[in-house]
Amino acid sequence: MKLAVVVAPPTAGFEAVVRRPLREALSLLQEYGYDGVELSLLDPKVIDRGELRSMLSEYGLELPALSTGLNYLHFGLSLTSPDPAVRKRAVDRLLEFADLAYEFGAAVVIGLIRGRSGGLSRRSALKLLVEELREVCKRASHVKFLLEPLNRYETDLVNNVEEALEVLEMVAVENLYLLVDTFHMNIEEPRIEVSIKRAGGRIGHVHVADSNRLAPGMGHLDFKSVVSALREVGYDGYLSAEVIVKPDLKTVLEATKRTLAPLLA
Ligand code: LER
Ligand code: MN
Repeated sequence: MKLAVVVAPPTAGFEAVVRRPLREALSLLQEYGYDGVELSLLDPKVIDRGELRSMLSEYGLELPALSTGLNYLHFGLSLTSPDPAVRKRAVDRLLEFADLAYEFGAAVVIGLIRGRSGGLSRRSALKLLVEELREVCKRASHVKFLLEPLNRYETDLVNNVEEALEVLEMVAVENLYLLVDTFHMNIEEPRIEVSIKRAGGRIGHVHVADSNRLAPGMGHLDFKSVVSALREVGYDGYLSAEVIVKPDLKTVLEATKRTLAPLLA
């Protein structure tokens, strides 16, 4: 397993990410010995791909995943909006993400952009979610998508591993995987390790944060047993730190590395 950190633009309206200009963030990740960066983006079309490629190579970092949730938070894009025009924009946006992701061998996160049931019944919203996920995954079948269970305070659609596995089964495509996030799991799963084992080989990516969403080591989660459950199911991808930057970025990068690196060795 390798270590990454989620980096977003400085103007991002989401607190559990590093909000710094890209070059500054990448240079710090290299300095602290990270293997990769997960980018949280608004519009993937405006990214200068050549510049991104050369920066990643300059700082020796991989790009395991692109996260999309800012499009829900800033623009209200949602796969389960009652408005078909909004759903279409969400699908188109995910396909634009897939286009960028493919070039860099990254996966695309489907977290907040799935939306909330809002004006629809939960049942109808879930039905829409299954249909839209199938469309996105089929139209970009060469890219891996990651459905992330989120805690109940952020959405009422897919809160835990069991619900996510049901959706995966209904969507029935090869390129849809699970993203497990230890912060959400700490709220929703009875036992994090048991749920990791239940998700097994369908885990495509992992977000790490401690119980309070601070850096691993700054709360009360047992990362030793989380990592050993991941190892037991054969997970060999990234642990991507999606954490609140407190008290400051250097402390966060240092604490995450100090807590997790010895477990991965
Ligand atoms: C939101 O809480 C989260 O964990 C993100 O990864 C979802 O887009
Ligand atoms: Mn997450």
